[in-house]
Amino acid sequence: MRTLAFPKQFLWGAAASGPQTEGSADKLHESVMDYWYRNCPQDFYDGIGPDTANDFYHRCQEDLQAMKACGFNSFRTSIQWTRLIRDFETGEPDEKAVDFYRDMIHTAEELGIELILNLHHFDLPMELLDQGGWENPRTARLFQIYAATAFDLFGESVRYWTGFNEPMVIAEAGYLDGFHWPKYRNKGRAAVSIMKNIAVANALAAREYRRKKRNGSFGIILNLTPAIPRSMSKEDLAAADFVELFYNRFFMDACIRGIVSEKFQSCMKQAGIDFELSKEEKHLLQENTVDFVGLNYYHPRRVRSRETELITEEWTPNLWFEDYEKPGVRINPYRGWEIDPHCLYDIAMTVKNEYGNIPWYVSENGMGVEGEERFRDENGIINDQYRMDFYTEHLEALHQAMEEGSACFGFHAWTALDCWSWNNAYKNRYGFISVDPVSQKRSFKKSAEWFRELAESGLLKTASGSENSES
Ligand code: BGP
Repeated sequence: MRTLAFPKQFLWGAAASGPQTEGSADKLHESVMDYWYRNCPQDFYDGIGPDTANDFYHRCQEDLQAMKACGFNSFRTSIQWTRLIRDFETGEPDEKAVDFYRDMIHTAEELGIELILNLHHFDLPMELLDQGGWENPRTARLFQIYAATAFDLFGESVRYWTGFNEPMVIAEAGYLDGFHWPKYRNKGRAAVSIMKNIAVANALAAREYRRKKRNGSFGIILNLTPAIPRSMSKEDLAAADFVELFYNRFFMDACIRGIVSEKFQSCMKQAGIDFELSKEEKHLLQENTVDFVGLNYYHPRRVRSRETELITEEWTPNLWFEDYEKPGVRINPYRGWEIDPHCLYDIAMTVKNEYGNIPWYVSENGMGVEGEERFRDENGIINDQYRMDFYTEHLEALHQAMEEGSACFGFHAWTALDCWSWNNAYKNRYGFISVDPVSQKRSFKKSAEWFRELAESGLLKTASGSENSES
């Protein structure tokens, strides 16, 4: 057994998002997720939609106290654009929403929980999707107006802000692979324009934040899914290189370095996609890079060169690679995601070696498991040893990279309380605290106590458990 020490000021906690926790009580506008559920409830596991989520809207104080009991010194969630803003054109806020968020911020402050507030977590207002959504550059201007309202209202009390969570997923899930609304497939051109407009929107929000001279930091949350080639063949290496460039590096480059790489531009040229940044856009990205970055890591992506035919009307990144399942690797069977803690080390070293060692933190990492009720012990507590093992292994890899100088300042689990996971609804549970989606009853899992000890001591014990160990 080894004991690894993390820095004294390290942020320990978890992430969540407005749409996955708050529910839609008192919300003025529909988001794409609300609209999707209203129109296609059959797409959602067990038919459960976002209307109640885990009722954080009514249980915010109790839930933040529960997080404190898990040892959290920090917590990320998102403001819902569709809740805070009454008028998207003027940025006029809704008073009920202001009261709710003020109360949340105040409670967190009283409990000594540092809030990281995010502005967009897959939840575009439906009215804006009707006008082209992120394909329309005007959405970025409206986002800036929304961000300005949020900074005016809460910028004094909250020190960490981020524009977007996983912007790549908006393009990928909605326009390339069809698993989130508007469920398009293979719309490469739309995806690329969305990526560009979101990078611009984040820079506009960063500029707004600095103009208001708020006393904190502005960043972004990106999902990194390292691409592993099937083999060392030239073709497989090229496929992995492209996946890395398109899915991981575009936002890293745009938000941390303030550029779109030559390599990305030449790929777009080859794809026949007109990708031009105007002089103003180039300047905007360069002048408004982020102060810090949050990186979500769950699993790697195994890829190979395209071998099966893909028939599409237009260019799509999937024409240049395909996913590959390597036999025999460790998989979380419920979510179908490979488990590879070492990739977190690689990510941490990439930030250090290729992105100027910008301050960063692990903003999501976790393991979703189905049917956790079967792990309740004689005391009625869910014994989620697999979760503790999963986190332990990832933290070990992270610690190694920090020893080698990677400037990581925190670790956030996904998530604190079981919550609504988009179309997977309540299928896979990720929390330290279980939530019954019908009664909304909460109860601490075994990992809650484990995390409290870890967060309070900053010491990670690396002996891995075996019973209930599924990872
Ligand atoms: C991340 C999202 C989260 C969360 C998590 C778990 O990509 O930022 O919102 O949902 O994944 O994944 P899932 O809910 O799809 O199982």
